[in-house]
Amino acid sequence: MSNQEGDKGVSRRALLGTTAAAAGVGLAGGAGLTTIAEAQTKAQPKAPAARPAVHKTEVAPGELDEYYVFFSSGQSGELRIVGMPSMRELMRVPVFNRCSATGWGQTNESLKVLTEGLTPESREFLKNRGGTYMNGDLHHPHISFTNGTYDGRYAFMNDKANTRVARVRLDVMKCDKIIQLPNQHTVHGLRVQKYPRTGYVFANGEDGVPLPNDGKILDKPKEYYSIFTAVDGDTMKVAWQVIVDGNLDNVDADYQGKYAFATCYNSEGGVTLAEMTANEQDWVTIFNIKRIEEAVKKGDYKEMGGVPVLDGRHGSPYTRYVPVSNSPHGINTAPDGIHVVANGKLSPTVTVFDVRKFDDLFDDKIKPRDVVVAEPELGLGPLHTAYDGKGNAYTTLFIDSQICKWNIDLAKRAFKGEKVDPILQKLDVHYQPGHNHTSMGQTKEADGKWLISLNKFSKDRFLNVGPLKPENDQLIDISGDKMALVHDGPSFAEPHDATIVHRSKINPISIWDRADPFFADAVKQAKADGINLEADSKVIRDGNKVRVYMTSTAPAFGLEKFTVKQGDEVTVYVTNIDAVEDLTHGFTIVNYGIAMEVAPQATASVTFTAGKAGVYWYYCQWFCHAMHMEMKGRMLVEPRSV
Ligand code: CUK
Ligand code: CUA
Repeated sequence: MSNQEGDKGVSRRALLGTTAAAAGVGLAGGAGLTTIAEAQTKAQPKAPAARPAVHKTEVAPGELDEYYVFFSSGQSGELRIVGMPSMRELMRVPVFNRCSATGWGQTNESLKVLTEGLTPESREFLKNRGGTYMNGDLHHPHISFTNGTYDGRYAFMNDKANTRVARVRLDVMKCDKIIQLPNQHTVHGLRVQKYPRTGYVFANGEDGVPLPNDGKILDKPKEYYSIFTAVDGDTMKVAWQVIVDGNLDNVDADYQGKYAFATCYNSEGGVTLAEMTANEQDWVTIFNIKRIEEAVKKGDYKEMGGVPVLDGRHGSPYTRYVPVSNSPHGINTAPDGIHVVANGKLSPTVTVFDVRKFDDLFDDKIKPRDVVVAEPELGLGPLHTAYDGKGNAYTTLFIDSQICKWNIDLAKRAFKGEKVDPILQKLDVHYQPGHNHTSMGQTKEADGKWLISLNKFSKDRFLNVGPLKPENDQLIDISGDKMALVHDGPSFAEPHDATIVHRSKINPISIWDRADPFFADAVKQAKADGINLEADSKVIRDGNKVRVYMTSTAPAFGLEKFTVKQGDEVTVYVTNIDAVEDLTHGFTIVNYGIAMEVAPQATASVTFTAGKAGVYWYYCQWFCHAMHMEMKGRMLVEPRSV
């Protein structure tokens, strides 16, 4: 029976494949591939089965991966940690989203992170909506650098949806700071200073709006401005902002600590698709960090929204605009510390810059296009480029559904007129790749072992899960002369970007330090209440405010019950006094919508109004012990009238 079904499944699928291909041909023959949408839905050649890899991709039970991959999750709003080469998902770190498992967005500790960095306008706007945003669009996670490579302190990331920048501490893998940028509208591109250290976190404002955006100017696009922001990664405060011409898409920085550079796909300042793509050329905007810092020091800026804002439009000493073909997207600095590639998107070319020429450009000794040293034509829809540290580059071709491997030196020679082909290989990926990433490839320590292609479409690559499909993050072995596809990895919405970090760079702890600032407020409040969090389980009444302190140690809470009055504002502080690796407790109140995680030696707290009278069980929601089911107690809420 099951065999028969299997056979039927195969033939049905083969038939569907033929039909789809025929339909594709019909479309092409009848109307021509006139739009990108049509081009990208054209029939794709079925991939050959995965070839045996040079490297062992299998990570046997009990073995550890060699690399951490920090994946963004797009509109899911979280950071994901994946092990490579197994591509097993190891952890999800809630950042801009609300998380049912950890209580992110509900605990006092997380709400502090989510609310304290909002602009005053947003604070006002959100005050009747829980005080913070519950969605985010996390595109670009980047690890802090010292001297051109990862230092394991922090990951920084953007929220395109609500113009925020977040920081995740890599010692505990928790988000500890989120700020919303004033003046700016969306943060899209985000990357960090590589040298001497991070330092700055560069955040691109993709959309232009009036300054200030208070409703006095509305439908006058000529008076909209895009903003480039440098955030101080240590203090998580805006260091300075620069107003630019056009808009800002992706950003990267050099290995010398002198320049940051961003692609602009809307030099037109358009507000419609037709307007944004009207010009044959857009540009790359280069920011001179030293000049900007000097101007800020001299007070040569306007203060807006509480931060220094400089004018970096054409003619300014702070910026240079280098024309490139229509609508560039990704921009990527090579590990050689010299070359930067801007990816053409609507142009089949990528443009290669030499950062050593930027000094002369800013001194007006050369013209903007003189910094271009190569411009190879690679294929349709180049979006992002990664590097192997051996002089080769790997560019995603969105429309062609391919990774193009090419050589930077050959591309430079071809640019000078030599008859050489810089393209070394094209590999089909499945399908429509956006970002791609090489192991350690965004540092000076690029090791040329692995490449991940983050494909936007998976179509037929996995069991069908309905109209909404996963993406496909494909692992490619690049250690040999030829790229070899070795693994397909489905992922939920929507990793745009990833950073591959050797495990030697990341050293998280397993048990919280009781002095950790993450729950310092709870410790302070307990002290004021005369409570020893690690020993006392007690209820403190303070008018209609009730503070419930309890320990948790497997398999019991410090309180088997507590009583409050209907209408009380209740704060529950749970301290996990188990100092055992992986022994996490939880705290959930039934029918009260309260749930949180309490990891070993942590204190977590949550505040709510006891709006409903009655008996409400609370329980541990993290399986911790054979008696985990019995790890519970009762909240007794006396009715208001009693
Ligand atoms: S962007 Cu998504 S594929 Cu937001 Cu880095 Cu290029
Ligand atoms: Cu504690 Cu389950």
